[in-house]
Amino acid sequence: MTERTLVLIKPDGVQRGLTGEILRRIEAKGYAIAELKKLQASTEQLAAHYAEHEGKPFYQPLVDFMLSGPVVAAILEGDRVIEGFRSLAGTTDPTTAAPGTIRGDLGRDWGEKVQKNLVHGSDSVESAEREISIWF
Ligand code: DAT
Ligand code: MG
Repeated sequence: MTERTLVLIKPDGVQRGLTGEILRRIEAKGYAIAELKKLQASTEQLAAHYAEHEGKPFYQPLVDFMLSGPVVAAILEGDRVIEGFRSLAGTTDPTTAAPGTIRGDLGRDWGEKVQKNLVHGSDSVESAEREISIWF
C-alpha cells in the first residue's frame, strides 16, 4: 500500500556532510522524495515530535542535540515506505546497527549520553501523519 513517512536527517548527519549520501540511499532504494527542506528545529516542534519520550533519561539530551544545528526534513512516498525506511536506517543504537544500514555504515557512539544516529523515520501510519503535520 502506498504510504508516506517523515524522515529527519539529524544535526549529526547534516554537520558531517552526509545529507547527500543518505538521500542517495533513499533514492537508490526507489522511494520518492515528495518534500524536502532544511531548517532549524524549534523547541515546540521537538516537544511535539518526541512527546512519547518525555520523562525518559535521554529526553533532554535528545532535544538539546536536535537543537544543536539544522536538520533536513523529508516526506517519502512509496509502497510500505514506513517499514522500508526503518529497515534502511537500521536499529536505534548506531554501534550495533547492522552493516548495510545508514546507522550501521555511517554511525557510531561518540561517548555521549545521546545516541547520535543520523536519521529519524516514523514508525507507523499514525505517527507518520502526526509527524508530517509537525514539520510540514
Ligand atoms: P528510533 O529513532 O529508532 O525510532 P526511539 O523512537 O526509541 O528510536 O528513540 C528516539 C531517539 O531517542 C533515538 O533515535 C535516539 C534516542 N534514544 C532512544 N533510546 C535511547 C537510549 N536508551 N539512550 C540514549 N538515546 C536514546
Ligand atoms: Mg522512534
